[in-house]
Amino acid sequence: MSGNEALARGAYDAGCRVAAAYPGTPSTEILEYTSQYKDMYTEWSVNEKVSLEVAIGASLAGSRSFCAMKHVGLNVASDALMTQTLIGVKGGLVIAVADDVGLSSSQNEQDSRYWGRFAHIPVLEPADSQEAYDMVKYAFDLSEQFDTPVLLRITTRVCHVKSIITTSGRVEKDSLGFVKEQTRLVMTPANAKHRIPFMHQREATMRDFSNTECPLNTIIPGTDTRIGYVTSGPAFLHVSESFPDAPVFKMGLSYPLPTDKIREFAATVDQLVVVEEIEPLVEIELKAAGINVIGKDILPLQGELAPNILRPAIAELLGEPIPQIEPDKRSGISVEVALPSLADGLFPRPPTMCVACPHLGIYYTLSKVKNTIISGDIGCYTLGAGHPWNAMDTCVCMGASMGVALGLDKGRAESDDNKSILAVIGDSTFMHMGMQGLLDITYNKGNVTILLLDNRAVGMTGGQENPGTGHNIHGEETQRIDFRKLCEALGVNPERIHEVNPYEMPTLFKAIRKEVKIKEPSVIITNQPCVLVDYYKNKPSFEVIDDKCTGCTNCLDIGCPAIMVTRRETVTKPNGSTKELAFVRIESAVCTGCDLCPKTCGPDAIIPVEGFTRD
Ligand SMILES: Cc1ncc(C[n+]2csc(CCOP(=O)(O)OP(=O)(O)O)c2C)c(N)n1
Repeated sequence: MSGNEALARGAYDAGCRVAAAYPGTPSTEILEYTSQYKDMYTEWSVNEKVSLEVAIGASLAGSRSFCAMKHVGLNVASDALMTQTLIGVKGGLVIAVADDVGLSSSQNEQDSRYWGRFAHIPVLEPADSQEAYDMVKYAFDLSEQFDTPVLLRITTRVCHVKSIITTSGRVEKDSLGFVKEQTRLVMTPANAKHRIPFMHQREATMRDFSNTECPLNTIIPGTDTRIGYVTSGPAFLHVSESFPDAPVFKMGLSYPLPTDKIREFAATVDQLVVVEEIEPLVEIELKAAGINVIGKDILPLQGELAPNILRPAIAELLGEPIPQIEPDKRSGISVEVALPSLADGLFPRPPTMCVACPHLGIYYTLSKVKNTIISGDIGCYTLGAGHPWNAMDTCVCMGASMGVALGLDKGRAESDDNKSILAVIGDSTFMHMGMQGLLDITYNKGNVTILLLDNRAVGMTGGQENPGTGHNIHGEETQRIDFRKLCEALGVNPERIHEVNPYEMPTLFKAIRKEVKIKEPSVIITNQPCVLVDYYKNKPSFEVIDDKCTGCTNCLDIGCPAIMVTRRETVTKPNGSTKELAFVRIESAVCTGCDLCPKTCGPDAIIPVEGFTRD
């Protein structure tokens, strides 16, 4: 199982009854796996805050409950967390948060262990799938034993790496039932102030537990006592692989920190090195406790601490020769180099939009719209910032396109008075956090045109359902939100709301040109589905007639990965200037006949493949 599957199975086997999440790499599959267990309620929530709130409600109803999110999701959910910690739990409450160490698919890199300290709750850190399975079960017990939400910090490597694991069956945990208890469950100032001492007392008790009984904090003895390592999560595996003879203090419960136990361990080695991904949290706490440790002065503050990082750093510390990395005999790739970053020997696979993606026509159109500042957002459409469209000017976090657009409008310099402000946002992102921003735009009379890209899927994370798709996580039919009505309800003048087919680029272009000139908020909703949804219908593929292709490159501006350059040529014009030509071919096997590229082809060199059939 992958770590994500193991977590889902562990939650199920622990008797969890309610699980909620909003997708986000690397955590997405956790909920996808939980949804296969029929006797557990599972939902895609509209954002992480709501998912945590659902889990909180279920816990207060007496059921074991679980929610999962990526690291930035916990920023969104943090408002609920910071007060929930005062309330505590009824049924066990476990929050799995996945840190994208190395930024394989995120807008930033964050260390979620901070949230454990901030919210005064325990943090568990599994190193692999077996531990993910075991620890999620253990986390439910801890949660109920200490009356606390528990944070399970995982990283991309735990989430996605597969290994064989041993499971046990599900233990049924009936719901305890809701008990009215206002002084604890209604967090007014008068009630909350009495819960703060409880929270601090709970943390102190857990610190003792971490130092004494907790079976997750263990010493792995070693013969080479020149350096002892303090580590947690997958960094433990990197340390074990790099220094098999070294003694290691492995933390499964990394907060509250087992400082006393580590102090005892320190006395058994010459030097203590803390190996932690990402921030020096443990290091700072140990130093504050007067324990002599080395950490981030020799190790990076970013990315995974794989053997190719660890071994040279430690060799230097010990004054030993820096190890040479032997390439793997079969692949020719240095395994150690391959761990934290893409190896040189691998073919680069930069992210691209899919063949025939409806966003292609939108960004082709946007790349032709002049005098506009484009406030972007997070989703597949963020790729519009790149080649060949170059049609996005800002991107911060989910939903930010709305507020940022309003700020760009209100804060503009006189010299920018002639510029239009456009915001681009996907359907899921709009419902996650964008709606409030649009309300702010209408309320504060912003001069912003919004392109709402309704592709009826959370495309970026694999096409999950959302309230715009009309289906829930199990594929069952449910109500489907009407974006036009929603925008109207948020204050947009109904005459300024348009629905456009993004494959009809001239219509889209005209709608944008018209709306940006009108000085009130407007919304253009594009209405064609993501190509990855089940019901997407392919049409016959296109091909290029070689003799007719003039090498003008217009079709390449669409950015469709089915179009390939076969030959480049530089021609000199009569006035002496040069022009780069690129002759193309279409990979018919992947072309879905969306009809975007023929619309850009002056010489009509792109035509449907005659007699084309699909298997
Ligand atoms: C707070 C937060 N949660 C989750 C994510 C992961 N994520 C990135 S974009 C996205 C949604 C994209 O869906 P949509 O807006 O519909 O655009 P599409 O990808 O379909 O074009 C998600 C879930 C994130 N980056 N930040």
